[in-house]
Amino acid sequence: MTAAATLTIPAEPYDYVAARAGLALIIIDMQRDFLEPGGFGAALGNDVSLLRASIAPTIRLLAGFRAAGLPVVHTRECHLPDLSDCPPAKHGRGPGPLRIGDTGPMGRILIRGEPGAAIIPELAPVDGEVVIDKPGKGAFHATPLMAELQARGVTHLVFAGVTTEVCVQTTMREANDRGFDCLLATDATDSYFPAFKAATIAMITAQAGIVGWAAPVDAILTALEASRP
Ligand code: C5J
Repeated sequence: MTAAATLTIPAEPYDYVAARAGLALIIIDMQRDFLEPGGFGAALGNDVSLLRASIAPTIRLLAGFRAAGLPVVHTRECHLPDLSDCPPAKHGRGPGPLRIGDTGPMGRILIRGEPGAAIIPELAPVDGEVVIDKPGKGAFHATPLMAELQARGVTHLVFAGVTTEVCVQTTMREANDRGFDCLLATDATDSYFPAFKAATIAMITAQAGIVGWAAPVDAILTALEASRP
């Protein structure tokens, strides 16, 4: 392997090193249902405006991976229209009046194919990118994600998306257990609870990166550019 084929990204808790050929970006659940009023996030009583700061850095990160020709995966948390993949424990939770499957201003909440389940237009997938519909918080549960990553020779995953401590962290833990080296792009992720975002970054990078690494988008893009063959 040549030096140019390797990325070294200054990160917490120490440099993140990846073979360029094994690197992919995974963007978790940047959906209207989480980022816009009237969706699932708002139905749970959250201030959805708190997630918007992550959009611009995620756009830059996505553009960098697209320019590099590296794999991009998008996930969407959503359920089948008959809710057969939504456990009662998940469906029953929440204060109401709007629950998963109920009709809100963006169609049926968190249902596959409804306007609210779509990825926000700024980050819409393009042809050739992998889109994973997932019924759980983790993107490996009951999905073909592992097979898609293996088919592309992916060994290292850069994470972006929302929310940091729920679907991003859950998927990062799942990926870590499956042998992927995971890096969280710290400004391309957000939470309805800023303290939970900070705590997540601290807990994944603690203990010598027990779950993974964390670095800002600029550091990732600089390393990506420097590794260009
Ligand atoms: C949540 C997610 N927060 N995408 N989903 O329910 O993090």
